[in-house]
Amino acid sequence: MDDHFMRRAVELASRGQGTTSPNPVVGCVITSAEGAVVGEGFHAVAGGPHAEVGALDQAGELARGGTAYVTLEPCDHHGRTGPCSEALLKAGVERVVVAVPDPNPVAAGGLRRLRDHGVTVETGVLRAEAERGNAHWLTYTRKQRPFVTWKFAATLDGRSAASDGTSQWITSPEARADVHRLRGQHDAIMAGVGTVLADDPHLTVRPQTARPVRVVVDSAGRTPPDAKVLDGAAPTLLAVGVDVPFENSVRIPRGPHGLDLPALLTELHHRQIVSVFLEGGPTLAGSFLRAGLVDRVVAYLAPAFLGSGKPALGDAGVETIGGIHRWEFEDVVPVGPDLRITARPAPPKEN
Ligand code: AOF
Ligand code: ZN
Repeated sequence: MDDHFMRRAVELASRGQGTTSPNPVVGCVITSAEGAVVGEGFHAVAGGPHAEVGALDQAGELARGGTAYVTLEPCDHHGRTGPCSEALLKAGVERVVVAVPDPNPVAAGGLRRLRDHGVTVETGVLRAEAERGNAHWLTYTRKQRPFVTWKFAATLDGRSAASDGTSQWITSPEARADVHRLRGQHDAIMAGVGTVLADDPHLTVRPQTARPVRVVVDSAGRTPPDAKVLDGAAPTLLAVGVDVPFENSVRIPRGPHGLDLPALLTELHHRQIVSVFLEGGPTLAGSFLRAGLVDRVVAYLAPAFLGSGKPALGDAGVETIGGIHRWEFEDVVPVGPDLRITARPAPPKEN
């Protein structure tokens, strides 16, 4: 039964997807002493009530003697709201089941406090599912850098543009709409200056349900003043080399291949950017992959062939087959006539 109620809590948590940044998505289910669901809640927006609070409100007196299922360890701090550990104690909950311990040192400790007060505590229930739903925030908190999703659209033979550079509409309108939906779930949309010069993309969410910041990686400051990314539709940040005078920009030291990407991501972390949607081009994607800074790949593949032209991925630092970037598929979904393939780095092999 624990799995069943936790699955529901993970589902509730996902309703906050895209609106809680820089906070996590969290879901909570309360069952009564008899085992009936008496309260449900999720975290909807940073600064708003935590998931546990909404669920406890709904449950009222029926929470007494019951169980709370929470996708993330309840907080134990006086932040923008009071500690959920105390709220659970006050409501008389006797058992607390958690999927993922809280990696945020400021807020963690709820489980210990609950245990110290005689509450039965369990962790790790449906952990993988809950981790996946909260992947952006967990990576942001554990690694002190945003979660990076690299997206590309290509033909089945992995080409993103024809040899004359034309690239529009390789994938279907359905796939493009799906890209906009995913953009809206990230805090930043990133592209290299090569893509800006070649395609002049807008990098906004349409319809405008969110306004992720547009980040252009432009070490030499080559973004033209009339580029679409510099219109007022969403905020834009140009990441330039330390020696480049450019307004509205952030100066980043150089690394072995263009700008120092860990330094760039640290800078974005300072700005509370939890997630980055990396959209090109092949050179920047190669640098990110080489640096081990891609957490998820979303590939839209059209049933079409080009045979020549720009590859989806440039040099990623692989010189021999032993250096291959080995990933694993997460899921494959048809989107209109195309396929959307999601993959993540394979876990290190245990010997
Ligand atoms: C949430 N929502 O449902 C839970 C959270 O900014 P504050 O004061 O609201 O605290 C945020 C921290 O609280 C967050 O980083 C996480 O560690 C913990 N739990 N946060 O935003 C919730 N349960
Ligand atoms: Zn809380």
